[in-house]
Amino acid sequence: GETAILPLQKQHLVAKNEFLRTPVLCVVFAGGLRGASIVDSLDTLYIMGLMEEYEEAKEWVQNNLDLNSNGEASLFEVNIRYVGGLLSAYYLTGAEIFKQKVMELGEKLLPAFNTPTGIPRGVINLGSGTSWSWGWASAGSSILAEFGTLHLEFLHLSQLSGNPLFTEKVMNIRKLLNKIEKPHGLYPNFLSPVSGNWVQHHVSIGGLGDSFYEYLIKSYLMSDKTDQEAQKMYYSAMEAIETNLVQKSPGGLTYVAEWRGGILDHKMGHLACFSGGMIGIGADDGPAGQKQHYLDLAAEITHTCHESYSRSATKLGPEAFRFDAGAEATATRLSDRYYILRPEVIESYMYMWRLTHDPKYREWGWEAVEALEKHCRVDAGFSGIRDVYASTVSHDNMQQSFFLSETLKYLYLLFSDDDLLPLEDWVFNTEAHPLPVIRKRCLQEHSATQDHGQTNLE
Ligand code: DMJ
Repeated sequence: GETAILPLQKQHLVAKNEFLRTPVLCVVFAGGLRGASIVDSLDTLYIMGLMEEYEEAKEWVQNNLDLNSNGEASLFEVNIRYVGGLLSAYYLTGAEIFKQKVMELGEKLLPAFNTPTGIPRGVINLGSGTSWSWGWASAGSSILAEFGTLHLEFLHLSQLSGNPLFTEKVMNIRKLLNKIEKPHGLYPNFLSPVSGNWVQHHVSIGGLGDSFYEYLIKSYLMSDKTDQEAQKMYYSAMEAIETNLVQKSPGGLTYVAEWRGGILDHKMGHLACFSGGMIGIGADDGPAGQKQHYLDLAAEITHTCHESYSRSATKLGPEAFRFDAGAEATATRLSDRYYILRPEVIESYMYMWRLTHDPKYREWGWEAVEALEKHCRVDAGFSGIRDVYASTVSHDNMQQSFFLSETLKYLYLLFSDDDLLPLEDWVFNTEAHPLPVIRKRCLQEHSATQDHGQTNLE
């Protein structure tokens, strides 16, 4: 899997369908499955026109991707990286092998839903089908951002197979979340898969909560704007978040704090920086007259996240930054200073660029490219760094698979024309794997087929 590494230049991003070459065929373990970087990067390689590497990765999937591994696999991670990666690869290329693998994998995830409520447990052994809750999650609870981030992929599993079971599983989760009482309209991060009650009142648009909100608005968009339940739940959640979590710092920066049983923690995680883009793509379909308000909020949050980058020595942002004790968008704890090649800030630049064409988003994206080149490029690819505030960097020797699936793809799209994966036709899953909008016509045909009982897996 060795490939030549080209120096990254701006014109590569703007003009050429070829930009970052980095060895992607290193085989890593993720939750019991091998090859996360390969599966996660299939669509990126294809979109960038890196066909040799794409073919090599496809061959690996064909010959080596073993879905029967006995080990601890995260239902969420397997879904967003492997199911999402394989679905996108299938939709972009039409290669049957991806469809075959993703259907096999989808079926293997189903035992995790065998709980009294149908809320899945977080961990599954793909070999044996047994599932259990994360040891660290309080009282055997399941996590909002995990069981709430299955909807897009599972709808496509049903769409591709004709088997309604996948859709039923995620609609059941939706139903429970819609019905349950919510403190101040907010969704806490932990829920018991046994009782169906919240386990503790920690609310966050960052880690543990994040992509649940993302999947509400994206479910609506992916349904060709027919899924009105998702639309309603998203805008009510946004209203509660704005009322309870959104803050303005003394220095005028807008941020989204975390909420612990009514008490605010004035911290924003890097993960929460995806919300600029999310609020941007949701601006059109909220309550009447709210479009400009949402676009402004999205721009303000994206600006704050850019500040968290520009206030560091490396021009990369920390894992979490704070707005207390005099801090303004900087990490105050040593343990929050690392950067692991995460995409969220660049993701928001990409969406905001598509929505506004304000050149500052490309400038900010280019600052990130230069910082990645300078501080994260190593002989074998790219590495995370331990302290964004130290000008002499210390590498963590790890290239997360989302660097290839998300960070580089969003950069590439930021510097491409809008007709490359247009947002009207494609919805990106939370790992940046593009899934096509399911058109109204297909939805009608699909339910007609189901009415006639033709629902078996192919
Ligand atoms: C990715 O796996 C996904 O974006 C997920 O939603 C959050 N964490 C990482 C990237 O930071």
